[in-house]
Amino acid sequence: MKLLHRWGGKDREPLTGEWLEDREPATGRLLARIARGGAAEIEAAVASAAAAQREWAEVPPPRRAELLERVADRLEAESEDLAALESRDTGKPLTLARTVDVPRAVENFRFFASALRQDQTPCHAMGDALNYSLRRPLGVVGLITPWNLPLYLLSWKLAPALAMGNAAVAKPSELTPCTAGRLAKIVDRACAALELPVGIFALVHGLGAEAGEALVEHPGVRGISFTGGTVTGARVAAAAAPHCKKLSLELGGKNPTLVFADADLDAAVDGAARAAFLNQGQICLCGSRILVQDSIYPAFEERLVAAARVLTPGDPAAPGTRMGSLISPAHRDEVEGYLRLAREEGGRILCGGRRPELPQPWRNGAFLEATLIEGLAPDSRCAREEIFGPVATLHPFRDESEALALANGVDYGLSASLWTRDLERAHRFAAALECGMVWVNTWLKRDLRVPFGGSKRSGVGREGGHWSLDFYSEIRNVCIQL
Ligand code: TXE
Repeated sequence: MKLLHRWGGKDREPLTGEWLEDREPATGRLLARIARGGAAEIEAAVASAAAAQREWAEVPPPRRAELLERVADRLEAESEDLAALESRDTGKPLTLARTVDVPRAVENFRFFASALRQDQTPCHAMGDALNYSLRRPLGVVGLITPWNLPLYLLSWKLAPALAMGNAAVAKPSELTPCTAGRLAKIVDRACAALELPVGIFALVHGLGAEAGEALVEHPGVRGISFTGGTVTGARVAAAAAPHCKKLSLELGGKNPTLVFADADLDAAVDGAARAAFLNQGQICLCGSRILVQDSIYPAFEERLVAAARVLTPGDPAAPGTRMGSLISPAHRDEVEGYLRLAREEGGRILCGGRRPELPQPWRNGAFLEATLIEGLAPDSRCAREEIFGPVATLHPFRDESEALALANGVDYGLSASLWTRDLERAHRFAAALECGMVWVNTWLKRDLRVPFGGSKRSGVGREGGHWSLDFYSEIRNVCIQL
């Protein structure tokens, strides 16, 4: 398979003639050759997107909503194929791609179609004058996405960007570019079918330091929405700052799962295991620090270890597989580096920590067992740094104040999940935890209307619901003397 750039409604060969390889993480097999883009492709894609955007900005909102609905319909019609492709490209279980990634992409387009139809802007009457607000598109926006939830996150950015009348140029992760190419074709076909401007979504493949950086630095790109690692996010922010671009950064997390002695233990064990290991622990919202009240620590630990042990890694396409492959052998090496470090830091590996024995073709895959570690000091590197793999650390706490200090004692501030039956405590913690999202007796329950984003080193800005509409538009106030 060859993955080409796309702008102006057409596939484009790499201008330099250079290609990258995209390998299936679960087998190591070559999945696709990817066009390697850089500044020249970004230049062409932005120019083409800008031309289409001028026309698109004039399309009335109900027609724009119609386009988003059409894209959702096409994604839904191709969902089985898209799920299979996403699973092969990322190594994640097919069941997960089928039940989470693809349905969420469909929902993102439907949700923002409806949000656009129902959007309201304020009016402020002054007696002798009247103010009203107009939303104007930014123009061309840049969307930079990571490898853990490729279609899910791209659609989360693209749907509101188009809804607000922008054109978008996307740079998907070079590790998982496949479904972005399919989405670009779907958008173009939907535009053509509805006689809307073709070319409002362009795609440039390539490396972050080449295509990604060129996109961030392009003066014609007025906003950047980036999801990825914190170090990269800081670099993106520095490159965008001289151009005064609008910026949304969704970065890493080291999220606490807090389990109090009064929690429903069955639900808490399930919730903590899911939060630690879903998508092989490669979600920014994963709960990788499990803080447990000391009186229930031994019982909780025993049950959590049992829950982790049943997550045997294997063929991502097999219906029963809940633990697939990590994104790449290089990433697994990094995660294993943390396991070595954990031992040096005094940690005990309670379960996992090894590469599973699998038959071919999976023997060459980047699999790793679900791993739980205890005995680490809360300020050890393994307990503070984002590992982004199927690895969680367990820490006991005595009381609320110790739990809060542990939960807030890291540089990240994305999310937390809290397991308790005490409603007052839940409210106290919801107010005191330093993070953007708190779940109580659940994890990863998402309503697309709510604000999504983090504080501290987990990012800047919020997306979701009207926060997305705000990010992808400029609000203009108009004051009329009466
Ligand atoms: O992400 P990068 P990587 C974390 C996780 C992981 C680490 C590194 O801890 O181990 O980040 O992962 C593009 N200018 N998360 O290296 O580099 C890149 O091509 C512009 C958390 O894969 O941040 C890709 O499209 N763009 C996370 C995207 O940025 C650049 C999800 C993300 O890549 C660029 C993934 C540059 N200079 C990793 N350099 C989450 N928050 O969910 C790279 N890119």
